[in-house]
Amino acid sequence: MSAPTGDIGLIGLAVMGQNLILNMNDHGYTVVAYNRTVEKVDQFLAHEAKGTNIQGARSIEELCAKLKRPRKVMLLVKAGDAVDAFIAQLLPYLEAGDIIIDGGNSHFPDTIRRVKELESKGFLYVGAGVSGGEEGARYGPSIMPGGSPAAWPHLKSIFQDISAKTASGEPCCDWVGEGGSGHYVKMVHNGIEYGDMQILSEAYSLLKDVLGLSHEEMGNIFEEWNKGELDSFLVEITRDIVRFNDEDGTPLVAKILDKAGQKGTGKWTAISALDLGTPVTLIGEAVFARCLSALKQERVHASTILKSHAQAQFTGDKQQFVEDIRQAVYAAKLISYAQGFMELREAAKEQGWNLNYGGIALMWRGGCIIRSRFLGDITNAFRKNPGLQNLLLDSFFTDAIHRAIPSFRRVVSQAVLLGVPVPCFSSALSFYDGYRSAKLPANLLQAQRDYFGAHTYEIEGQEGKWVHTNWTGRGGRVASSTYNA
Ligand code: NBP
Repeated sequence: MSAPTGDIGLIGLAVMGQNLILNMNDHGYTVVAYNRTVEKVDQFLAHEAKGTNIQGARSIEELCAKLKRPRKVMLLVKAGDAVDAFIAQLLPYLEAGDIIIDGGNSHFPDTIRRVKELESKGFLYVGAGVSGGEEGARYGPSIMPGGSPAAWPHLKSIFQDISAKTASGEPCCDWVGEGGSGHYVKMVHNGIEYGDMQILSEAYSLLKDVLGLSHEEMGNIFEEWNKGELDSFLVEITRDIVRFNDEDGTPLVAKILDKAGQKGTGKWTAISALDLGTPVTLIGEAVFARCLSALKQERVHASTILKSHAQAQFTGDKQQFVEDIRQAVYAAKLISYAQGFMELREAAKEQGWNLNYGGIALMWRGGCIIRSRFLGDITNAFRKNPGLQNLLLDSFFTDAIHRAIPSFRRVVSQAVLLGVPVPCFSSALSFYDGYRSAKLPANLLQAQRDYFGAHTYEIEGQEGKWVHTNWTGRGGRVASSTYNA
């Protein structure tokens, strides 16, 4: 048998897998393709891959036999059992030092487990988040690889070659860190995406329902916004969506059922934030906003019973309010990204990952759904100060949020007065006011906890000394150590 010529094997010939293979082929790599339903390999070779250097394999054994060593096999299959099933099938045909890469949306605890298992057997394992959908996969995705560090030198050139590039030519792919950090960073990326989408939906709702603007007018506003500090993929597609007319000449978006779906990565981000005790409120609200939207029938019924008792209509300066909404979008985004990086920092602390925050912002700068000009400013902030505690404390962002806050307050208060739901805007503003408060009413919470559960509290200025008070004169002197509330 002739010497193997495959640079990398790829399993999973659905939308992501096929496009990544074609992308790798364009960059001069020889890819060997395999799929559970083997007929799809033949179809791919006969159509999309026709005339390329792409090779096919009709079994896992053949796939592994066609790869140069150390073998690199990338999975682009449904997250969950399918990944474990393929790992089990691959191992008999791999040798120590060979690398398995999971490019799907796996949940990070699964990746942590797989890295440990595979490393204990002498293999290398990488969980690589890939973002950008079909077009990203084909022409340049954002790739977030993490796992066995020894795998990176073997993957670096291929992943950086096929990834998106920033305007200055930097690849939107770099080594994230150990264990499940690659998939964790991808998960937080998706959570931030949920937040950005909800923020723009709240802006759309205010422009449409409070100011009564037409879809054409909104298209022009989003176009203007996309020329400044909000320049981003999501503002760009929102502009195109609101301008898109159905065959009858009316805006298609207005006809779409207001019931949002979700696949779970936003929820995972919120759950992880709760587990870590990190206040990632905006992403949490974005997930709940989708849940509330899904209660369509219940909402339609409630709308016939529950009244807003709101001020009937907006009477202020419309042009000023459009600018206020733009500033509110910017401020909410800034708070959301600050929260996302707080979550990454806490996870890194808990898991012992060494994360490069500037590098992460750079990976999201191009190729992915949250790509924006703003991420360049975040990269700069972390490059200037890698130990930055919170994005809001970087002087560029402190100035930016200070400029936006008066508008942000006007938007949230108007929305509240008019009865228009703005869950992400309002929770972001509350977070900002809480984060900048040296004193919060948690003193009362602590007193309540001690009153009913003898949980003890600390006196300001005497931290570390836990005190219990017999508030009613009827309780004892013993404090609780197990009762949690
Ligand atoms: P899908 O998520 O639709 O998965 C299709 C592939 O998984 C096919 O190769 C299919 O084989 C295989 N598969 C399934 Br389904 N169940 C299997 C099982 N039990 N055992 C073995 N193989 C199984 O494909 P995709 O949309 O290309 O996404 C691939 C991964 O990338 C997913 O983890 C996804 O979450 C992630 N991702 C997707 C996007 C996107 O925009 N679509 C973006 C970013 C990340 P078959 O052909 O034999 O059924």
